[in-house]
Amino acid sequence: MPLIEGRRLIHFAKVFRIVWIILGTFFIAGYLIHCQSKKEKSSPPQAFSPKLSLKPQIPFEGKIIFQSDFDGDNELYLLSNQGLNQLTHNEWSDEFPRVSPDGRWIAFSANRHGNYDVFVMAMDGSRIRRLTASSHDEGELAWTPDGRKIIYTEARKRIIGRAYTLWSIDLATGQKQRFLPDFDGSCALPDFSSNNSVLTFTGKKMVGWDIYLADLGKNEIINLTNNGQTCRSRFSPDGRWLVYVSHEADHKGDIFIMQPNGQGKRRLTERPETYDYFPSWSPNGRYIVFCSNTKSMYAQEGDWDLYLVEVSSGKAEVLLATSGRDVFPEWIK
Ligand SMILES: [Ca+2]
Ligand SMILES: [Ca+2]
Ligand SMILES: [Ca+2]
Repeated sequence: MPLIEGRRLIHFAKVFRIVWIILGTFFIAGYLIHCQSKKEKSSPPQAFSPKLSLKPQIPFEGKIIFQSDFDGDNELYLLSNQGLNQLTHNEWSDEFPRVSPDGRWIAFSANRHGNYDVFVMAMDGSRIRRLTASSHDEGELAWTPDGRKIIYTEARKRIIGRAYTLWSIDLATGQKQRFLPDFDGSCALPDFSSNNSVLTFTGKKMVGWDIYLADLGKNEIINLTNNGQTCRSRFSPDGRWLVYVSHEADHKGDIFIMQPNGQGKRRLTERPETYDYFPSWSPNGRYIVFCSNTKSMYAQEGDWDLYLVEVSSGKAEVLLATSGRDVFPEWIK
């Protein structure tokens, strides 16, 4: 073999080896990336991890349960001065938590089975029980003060928009029945006084939503607002006041209070830039937690954060601001 030919062969072999090393490196790197992405896709959800680094910006008494999607989809969290404890961890949407009167259970809605159903679970997130299984969306609920029933809102699709009705479910028997069946219109968002037979709800007869008071003992329903711009009323712990949302001042939503007879209306938040929604009283009745964002009135839009407003002064301060939509708080002891 001529020398030059031999050198060419040696040179060719070197080049061939280098090409193989490069291709091999690419192949191994590609395989490792593939394995990693597969592992990420198939790995089970992480264990519950307390996000105690997320602390309230101001101290407060008690605990606040709420929902947030800062980890990707809606989960339920419990906020205290110690930080944030995560109660659900899954790939569906967990929403609208409300705690039972004895403080042992959380009722909420989740779309685990394709549409929203009502569930109940223990305060630590265990012992989850599904209560409804219809093809409609059920949620936005309240416990009766005796803790025996949950009244929930059912949203049923129509050709145009949705029709809202209230239903009760007996937790011992599972029996469901229409609640306030004689109300002529849509009704939603119930909240009870400490009395099993007196509740407030948001109703719509023609255009726009208003606040109503129902006295089941007297078989009476009273319309407390009639401007078609109010919603989400909740009783104060002593039953002497209702907090609610009204669009009448800045057309975006502010927190108002009034007495359950419709008297003594007072605007608590004067924040013209923000949509102020989803109020809930502190157990001592001195503060209200609410949610605020600058983009939209809808819980699924905008960067909602939690705020506190002092009822006596109207002074509002941010309580918690995660990168997600922090909505539907309920303040418990
Ligand atoms: Ca979830
Ligand atoms: Ca359903
Ligand atoms: Ca936020």
